[in-house]
Amino acid sequence: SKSTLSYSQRAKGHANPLVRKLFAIAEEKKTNVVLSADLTTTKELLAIADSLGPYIAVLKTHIDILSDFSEQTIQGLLDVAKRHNFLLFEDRKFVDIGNTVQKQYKGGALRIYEWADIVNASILAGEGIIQALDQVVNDSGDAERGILILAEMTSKGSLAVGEYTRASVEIARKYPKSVMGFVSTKELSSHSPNSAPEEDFVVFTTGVNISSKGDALGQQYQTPTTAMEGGSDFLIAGRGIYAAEDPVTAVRQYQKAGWEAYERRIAR
Ligand code: 6AU
Repeated sequence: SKSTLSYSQRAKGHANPLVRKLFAIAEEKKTNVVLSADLTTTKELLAIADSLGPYIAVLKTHIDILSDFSEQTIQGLLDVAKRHNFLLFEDRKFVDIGNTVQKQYKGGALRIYEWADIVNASILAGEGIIQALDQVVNDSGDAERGILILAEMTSKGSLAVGEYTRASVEIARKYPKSVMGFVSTKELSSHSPNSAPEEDFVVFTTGVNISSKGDALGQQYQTPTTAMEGGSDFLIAGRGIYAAEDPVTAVRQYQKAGWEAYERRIAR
């Protein structure tokens, strides 16, 4: 497992330029926090991105929940990401057949490909969906774009377990240029028999909250510390941060907990 190496050690040997950039941001800002900015107006989204930007490595959006999405939303996100040096991750959870997904990724009203560094997809529909997204990424010229496979889910009763999760890892291995890693509750790939020595998938873990165990609709949480101990590389937190009384204090608390757990892990 690569999880006892530092982000900069992993960046050095990594074949994917977007992963190298992500690791460099994490080291420079000393943060592995991904803010899940699930706000519903452009003004609120850009305001929280600006005030919490210094403390995060990635801003995760659900662009389709905005009531006033426009060109200004895209421009605002690109500006704030540049100002505070973080990546943009659109949590689109693509799930359809390849042909449809290419259109959803490249075009449509949301033009996700144009502005989002990272997107996620599930393999419910089979390998074709990843092949389709990989094609868009590879045909794209200069833009550095990455895909995360949603290999598990945090909600109660999730069916993304066992063989499904193992298949997610096997498919990821076939698309190393575009698939940068997983959304999962823990590190997945190094325990599997087909793991190559140079393989280094990035693990994004959601369902992270310091003060709550879950919500009324099936969400289940773990803490930043347990997530990092399980081999996570980046912690996705939403309500634990943006819905706190003081989001700046909260994000710094998640940053500190995540970074200290990371330092303990690489010191082993
Ligand atoms: O911290 P929360 O519970 O306020 O928000 C968690 C965020 C939400 C979910 O849509 C998303 O993480 N999420 C995902 C992702 C990131 O793909 C997968 C999952 O299994 N569970 C989950 O909560 O924006």
